[in-house]
Amino acid sequence: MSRHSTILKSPRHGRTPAPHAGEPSHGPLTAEELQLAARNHSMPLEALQSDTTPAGLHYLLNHFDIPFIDAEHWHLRIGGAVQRSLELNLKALRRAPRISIPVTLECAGNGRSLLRPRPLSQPWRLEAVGTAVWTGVPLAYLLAQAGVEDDAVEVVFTGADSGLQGGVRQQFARSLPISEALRPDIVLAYRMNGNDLPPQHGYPLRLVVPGWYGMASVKWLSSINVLTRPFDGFQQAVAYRYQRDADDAGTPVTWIKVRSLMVPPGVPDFFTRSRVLPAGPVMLTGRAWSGEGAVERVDVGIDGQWTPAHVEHPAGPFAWCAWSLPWVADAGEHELACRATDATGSVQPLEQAWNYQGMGNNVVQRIKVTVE
Ligand SMILES: Nc1nc2c(c(=O)[nH]1)N[C@H]1C(S)=C(S)[C@@H](COP(=O)(O)O)O[C@H]1N2
Ligand SMILES: [Mo]
Repeated sequence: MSRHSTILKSPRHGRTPAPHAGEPSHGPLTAEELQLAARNHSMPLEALQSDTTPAGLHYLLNHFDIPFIDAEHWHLRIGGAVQRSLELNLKALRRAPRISIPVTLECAGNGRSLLRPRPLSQPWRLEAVGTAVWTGVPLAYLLAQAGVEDDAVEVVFTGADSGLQGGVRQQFARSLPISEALRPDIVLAYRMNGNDLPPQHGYPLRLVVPGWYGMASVKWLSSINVLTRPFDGFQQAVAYRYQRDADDAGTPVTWIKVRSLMVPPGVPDFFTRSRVLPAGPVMLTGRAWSGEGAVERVDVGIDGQWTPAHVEHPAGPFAWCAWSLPWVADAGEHELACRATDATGSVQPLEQAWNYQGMGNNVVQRIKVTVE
């Protein structure tokens, strides 16, 4: 089963400024990367234990500053190619029909810092992921209230945050093709795990696009505009593209690729985070997800020998699923790995495929353990 409902065209454009900060590097981590890594954070891998990630442990990625919005004076504008423009405050949104949906969000740049050379941007390792239950108004319901015109092709979502990227002054904005925007499971969320959104996750309202990499889920939503031509904003036409090099127009980043992660067994060394565990039986556990099709299998590698794990049903079609495999650890050094396959037949690569912006690196995770 494939969840693709559209083939996305890539708008052509000329030579583009580096979307983040210049040419990829073989050098050590820069002060700018450290600064980004300290502002944004990933999910500690031990949080893979639970179906739902507590808000404070969910990964975080903000391009600019967090806007602190006074919800009393905030409203959402819906306009463009619609029959009736709408302005809705939080009270009106809370009175509208609501849905709750568990969604695994992952940043498209997850795995970037492992690439050689390393694209300079948020230097994620493997943990830029989290699963929350998002509650709010179905986007399709509000678009129906507004009445989308027949010649609409895309819907653009604009956040209240702004800044500079690639030398371009901008508000954070992303679009969806109209066919995607009309999906019944896209939510304008005012609750995360049953509480008001925290400021850093988009208070008072954000978009959540199940199955797409995180950049599609625009936070601090201020307006929704229906367009009769494709959106060419920076985060659409320049950033978030799979490019060979700076001169390649590339293809857009869309759906989350299949990935699995393991809870590192045993205990870590504080500084190196290398793992130590006693000999004997240990249950290896983790989670797997894909935006493109349901996870069909997870294989666990122990010193290069692959064994299928037990895979559980996820809490919803776009939530990660738990997997487990018992292991009897014998004394010595071992390398553990996990590798998921989804219903489209996509499988995580053993060797990473490099691209200029460091997008969609779903290479298998490898964990070195010392068994005592
Ligand atoms: N307005 C706005 N929305 C945004 C962003 C942003 O910087 N500004 N970052 C995007 C990116 S790149 C990701 S991966 C997700 C992260 O969502 P989270 O911080 O709630 O995990 O939000 C997306 N929505
Ligand atoms: Mo992201």
